Amino acid sequence: MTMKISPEEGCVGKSSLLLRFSDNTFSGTYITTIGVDFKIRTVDIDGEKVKLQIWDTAGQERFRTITSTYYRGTHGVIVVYDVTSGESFANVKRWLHEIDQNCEVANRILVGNKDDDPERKVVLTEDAAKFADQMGIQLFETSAKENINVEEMFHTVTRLVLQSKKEQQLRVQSQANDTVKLGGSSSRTKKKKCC
Ligand SMILES: Nc1nc2c(ncn2[C@@H]2O[C@H](COP(=O)(O)OP(=O)(O)OP(=O)(O)O)[C@@H](O)[C@H]2O)c(=O)[nH]1
Ligand SMILES: [Mg+2]
Repeated sequence: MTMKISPEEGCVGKSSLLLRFSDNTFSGTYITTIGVDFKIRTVDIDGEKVKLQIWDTAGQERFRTITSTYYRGTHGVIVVYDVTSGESFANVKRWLHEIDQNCEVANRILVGNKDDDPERKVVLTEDAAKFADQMGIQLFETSAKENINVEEMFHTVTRLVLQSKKEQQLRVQSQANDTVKLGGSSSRTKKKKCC
């Protein structure tokens, strides 16, 4: 399955979250992502092995045209803001709208990262939770630095994707059953020749 970490703005910690999840490391040095990057990790979800391919997109405005095409074919999207930046939270809405337009199956999750210093926190949990509720998505507050909630967040989004895949399979199956029924009832009609 593929997932994207969406770029609502630079330096909110998208690459750091991915690095924490894939390699269990953290670096305080900021190296902006150019274009896109990805990592692979296999997780065990309720006894099921799931191979995740997680794309990390560039947050900076000038890479916008490159990144929007990468939403296609994506199973899940992780939208990240920085709890110490009100501006990054304000941008989240715009990005969620963009995802709506670019993704066929959009399992989204909202993540407030850098939740490791109460004195620097400006986006209140209540406000973020209210917004997430309005959008019908789940909120996670994480810290890539202190390794808080990172594993849980990636597991939750994986579960969401698995769930929606299963629902989709059920829909296809029930559609197939309907088709068989219809085919059965119209079996007396002449078969059309195919070109
Ligand atoms: N305190 C704290 N700092 C963090 C955390 N996550 C990332 N940072 C720091 O924030 C800066 C930016 O982190 P990146 O992971 O490169 O951010 P990004 O969103 O990938 O940035 P772009 O690739 O430019 O879009 C770095 O200096 C990180 O060390 C965190 O959980 N807590
Ligand atoms: Mg990055």
